[in-house]
Amino acid sequence: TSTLSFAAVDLGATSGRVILGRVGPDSLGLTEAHRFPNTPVRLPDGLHWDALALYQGVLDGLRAAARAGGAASVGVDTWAVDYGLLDADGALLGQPYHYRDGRTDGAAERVWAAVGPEELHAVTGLQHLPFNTVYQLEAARGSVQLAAARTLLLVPDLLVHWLTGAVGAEETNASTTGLLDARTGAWSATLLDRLGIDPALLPPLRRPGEPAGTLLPHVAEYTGLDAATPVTTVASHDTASAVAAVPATEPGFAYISCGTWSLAGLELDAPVLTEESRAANFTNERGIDGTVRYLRNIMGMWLLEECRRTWAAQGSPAALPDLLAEAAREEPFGALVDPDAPEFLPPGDMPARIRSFCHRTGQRAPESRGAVVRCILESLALAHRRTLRQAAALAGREIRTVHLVGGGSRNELLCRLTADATGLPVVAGPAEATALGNVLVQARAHGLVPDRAAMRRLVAATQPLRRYEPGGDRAAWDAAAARIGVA
Ligand code: LRH
Repeated sequence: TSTLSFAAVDLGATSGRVILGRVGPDSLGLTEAHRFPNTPVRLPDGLHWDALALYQGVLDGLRAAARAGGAASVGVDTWAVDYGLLDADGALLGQPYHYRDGRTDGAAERVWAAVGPEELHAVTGLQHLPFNTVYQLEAARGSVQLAAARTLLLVPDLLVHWLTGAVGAEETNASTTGLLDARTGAWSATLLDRLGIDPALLPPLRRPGEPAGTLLPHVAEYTGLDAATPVTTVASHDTASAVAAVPATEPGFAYISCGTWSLAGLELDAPVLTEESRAANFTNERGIDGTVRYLRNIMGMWLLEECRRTWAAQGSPAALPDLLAEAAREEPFGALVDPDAPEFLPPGDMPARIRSFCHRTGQRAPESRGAVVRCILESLALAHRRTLRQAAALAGREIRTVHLVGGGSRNELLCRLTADATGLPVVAGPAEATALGNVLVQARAHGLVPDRAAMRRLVAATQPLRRYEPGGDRAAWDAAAARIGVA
C-alpha cells in the first residue's frame, strides 16, 4: 500500500488523545479517535498522575482507532521527566509523581553537594529545572519505594511497557532526566555512580524509529487492533515530536512549541556546553536523528490555564475566545511579569500570584480579566523574544523565521504579539505538531517518508499554516523589554 494509518498516543498535561494519522507519499491527515481528561490527583504524599486512568484512556483510544479503520503501528509520547518505578515482579510502585509536586524543594542543593551545577551541565547539557528526574530521584532517596525499585520507566516508556511487555528508555525523553551524557548519548555511568543511583534502574536506550515491541494478546483483544500490531519507538518526549514536525523548509528557523509550556529554541547538530549557555539556562535535549534541541522552557499557556481554572473554581468560568477578545481590546503594555518566576510553577491561584508579582515590582496590578490575560500574553511574547535572541547569540546562528507550533498557534493574539515582540515573521501551526511528529516518525520507519527534511516538507505542504509579519510599535516593544530587563 502507498497509504497507511498510524495511531499516535499523545498525552499532555491536561488531556490525552489517540489520533489516527493517514500518511501517503503526498498526503498527511489527522483524525482524533479519542480524547480523555488528564486529572492529576493530590494524595497525602503529594501530587500524582493517575497512571491507570491514563492507560485506560489509551486503551479506549486504541479501541476507537481500531473501529476507525485500524493502525499499521502505534507510537506513544507524553511530557518529559516523570517516571514510574517497577519492583522485581514488574509491578508499579505507587502512582508517578507530577513534576509540579513540591517534594523536590531543596533536592537540587543536595545533588549539588555531590556534583556541582557546572559539572552536571558539562556532562548532561541540561537546563536547570527543579523537577528534572535527577532531582526527583534525590527527593525519593531513602524511600521504601525506591529501595524496592528495580526498573525506572519514563511515562511514555511505562505505557509502552504495559502495551507490549517491552522495557526500554527512549532517548529524546531520556535526555531530559539529567542522567544522560549529552556528548555520547548514553546514560552517564560516572554521574550515576557519584549520585548513588543504581545504574540497573535505567533500561537500555532505544531510538525513534526502532521497533519497541508488539501489542500483548490481551491488549489486542481489548482494543480490536491486530495481534501483531507493532509499537514503534517515536520521539516519546512530546516536545521532540513537535520539533520533528516543524514545517520548516529552509535553514535559519527557530521554533516555539507552545502549549502548557513554551519551548523556544533552535535545532542544532551539536550541543552548546559553554558557561554562557549554562548561565542563561539553555538546554541541549535530544531530538530525532541525534539532533540537539537547543532551547529554554518558558512557563507558557500554563499561566492562562491556571487563571481559567481558578476563575472557574471561584464560580465564574470564562470561555477562552471571550477572554482573548477582551485581552485584545486592552491597552498595550500595562503590567508585565516574568513568566519564569518560580512562584508560577505550582498549581494555585494564578491571578493572585500575578497581582502580587506586580505589587512587588511596583506595577499597577491588572484588574479586569482581560487585563490579566493581556499581561500574560505580552509577558510571554517578551519571554519568546528574550529566549530566541539569546539562543541565536549563544549558538552563533541567525534566525529568519519563527515557527510557532502546538495549541498556542491557535491563539492569534499571542502569535501576533510574538511576531511584533521578536521583530520576526511567525509561521503559526500546525496546532497538532506533536501528534504529527509522532505519526511521521512511524511513517518514516515504515518507509513512507525518506527523511527528516521530507517529513517537514510534507507538513508544510499539507497542514494549514498562517503567517504573521512583524508590526506594531518597535520602540514600544523595546521599551517594554527594557522595563522588565529582557532587552
Ligand atoms: C512539555 C514538556 C516540556 C518539559 C515539561 C515537563 O509538555 O514535555 O518539554 O520540560 O513538559
